[in-house]
Amino acid sequence: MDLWYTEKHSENVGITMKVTETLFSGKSEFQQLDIVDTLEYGRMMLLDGLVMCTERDEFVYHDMITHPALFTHPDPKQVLVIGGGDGGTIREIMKHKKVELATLCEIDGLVIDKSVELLPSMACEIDGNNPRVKLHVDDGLAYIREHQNEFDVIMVDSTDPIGPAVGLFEEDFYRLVFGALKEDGIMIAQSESPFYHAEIQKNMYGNLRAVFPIVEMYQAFIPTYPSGFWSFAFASKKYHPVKDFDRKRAAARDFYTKYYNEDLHLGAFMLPTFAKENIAAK
Ligand code: AAT
Repeated sequence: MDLWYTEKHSENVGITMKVTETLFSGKSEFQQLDIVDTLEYGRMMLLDGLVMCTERDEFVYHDMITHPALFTHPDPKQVLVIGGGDGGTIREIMKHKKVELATLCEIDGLVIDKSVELLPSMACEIDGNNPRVKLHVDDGLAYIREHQNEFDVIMVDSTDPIGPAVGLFEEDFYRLVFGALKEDGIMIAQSESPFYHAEIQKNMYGNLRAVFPIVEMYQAFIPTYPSGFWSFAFASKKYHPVKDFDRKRAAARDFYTKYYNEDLHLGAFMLPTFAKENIAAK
């Protein structure tokens, strides 16, 4: 018998994939977690029935949430990730030898444990063996309140603005992030699909602009996320992701990136008109 997984992206549209095996299914204090194997996308993690990552296309998301900021900031040493319990973001950060310490603050310990067990290609740096990685199981909001003026880069690798992540899209949170960054710090946050989430983007970018002097949106192609057209927010105190980008340093990177490169760094900030309109300053 064929087993198919379907995620509805709107009332009338969805994505569907053939599933070969359910590897884990359980409920934490915060959400329903399922890890399944699929025929074409490899292992896939779902939270509350929504795709968080698949082995086949996670490289796009994890390259793009990390490298644009880490190649814009001239000297990123202390990095914080909020969410991201699958470990993909930390894995990419670890490729930057300048980074002395990356801290992961994930609200749901079950996501970390099951990723280490079942998604080793993503969770390879969060298994407790890397001294440059520190793990905290805590709400990102609570954590950041206690850690002001500490980080060069903060990456908000969070779920959509429902459930535990609602607060991570609000102005109060961005003020705390601003305070948790050093004077030239950069914050990156996944910022939903320009195609489907215009209203979320409008609010989110409005909130970011109320706090940060530099706010830009950039895009990436992620086949398993709604519409495949995804975005990230680049919010910064000092460095501009295009004007201050050191192309030579990015081109001279000493590690492989399957999606990111120095041309794409610049191209990703060029947006179609409808996406610009979503975040137009009032
Ligand atoms: N790396 C891509 C995977 C994710 S999962 C996002 C993680 O954020 C989840 O593990 C969730 O438990 C965690 N999270 C949610 N709220 C909080 C919070 N308040 N503090 C800390 N961690 C939190 C991102 C998927 C993007 C989905 C796009 N459709």
